[in-house]
Amino acid sequence: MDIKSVAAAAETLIRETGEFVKNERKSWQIADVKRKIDTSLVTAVDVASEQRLVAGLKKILPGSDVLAEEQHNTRPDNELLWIIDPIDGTTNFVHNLPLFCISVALMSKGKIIFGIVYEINNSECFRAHEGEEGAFLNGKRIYVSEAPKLKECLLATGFPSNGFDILEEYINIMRAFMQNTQGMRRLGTAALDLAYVACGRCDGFFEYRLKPWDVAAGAYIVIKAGGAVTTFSGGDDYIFGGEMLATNGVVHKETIEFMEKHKGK
Ligand code: 2AM
Ligand code: CA
Repeated sequence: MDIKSVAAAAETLIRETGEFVKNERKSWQIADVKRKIDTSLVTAVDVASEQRLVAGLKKILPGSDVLAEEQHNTRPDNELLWIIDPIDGTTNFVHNLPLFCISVALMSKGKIIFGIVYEINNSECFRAHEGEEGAFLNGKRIYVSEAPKLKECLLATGFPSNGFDILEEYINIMRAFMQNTQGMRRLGTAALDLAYVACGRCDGFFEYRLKPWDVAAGAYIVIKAGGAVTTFSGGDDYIFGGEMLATNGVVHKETIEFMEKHKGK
């Protein structure tokens, strides 16, 4: 596989699909919204975007398989697996808040080798792939921030939206961060939170109850931009494990210790 040409073809497809989503939003009506079994929302545009991406990506890489949010959410064991969120930030899309994106990663034998997070309204394409040093925003090299201490960090997070058994712990950590950082942001799209860590707009991101399609691409881009990504306790199972801490790397150990110290009170 020539990963460079696969990445270029995937970027073209994702940008075109982004344009489709942007145009669909102009005529979109609230009556089109559906609720899934939990409280999350899905629209016909999520489904149509996914269909376009799945068809296009399988054509780019014949024999590859797909793990995607809306209609392809099993975990196939194919050696080459696309991990796709056709719209990350659907709640923002529904409310016409202009922060939503497409997230696509390619996993080869269990390892991510390519990721794109494409923010649709500003046409910002965050991208990285194996065989090329670094990560890029619209072709320009990006880097994580250099913030040296947690108290100088702006953190992004997502509020838990299901499984509220972890709420107590989450609120404890939030309370402590509020008093010991530069502040918190809740954008409503985990993929974009990660892209913003990768380019230094935010210094860190943490969230519970995430799905692989929310984070696979963004986490890879953070690492390629020089940052660190783990579970809250520093473990490796951050794509399928459901919780993620991403930072500029410099404050990673301090943040793990801080969260461990404050989660119980
Ligand atoms: P989605 O837009 O693809 O559903 C926000 O913190 C993250 O959680 C987003 O990546 C969002 O992805 C996901 N999410 C899942 N269920 C949600 C819900 N009920 N409300 C808000 N975000 C949800
Ligand atoms: Ca989604």
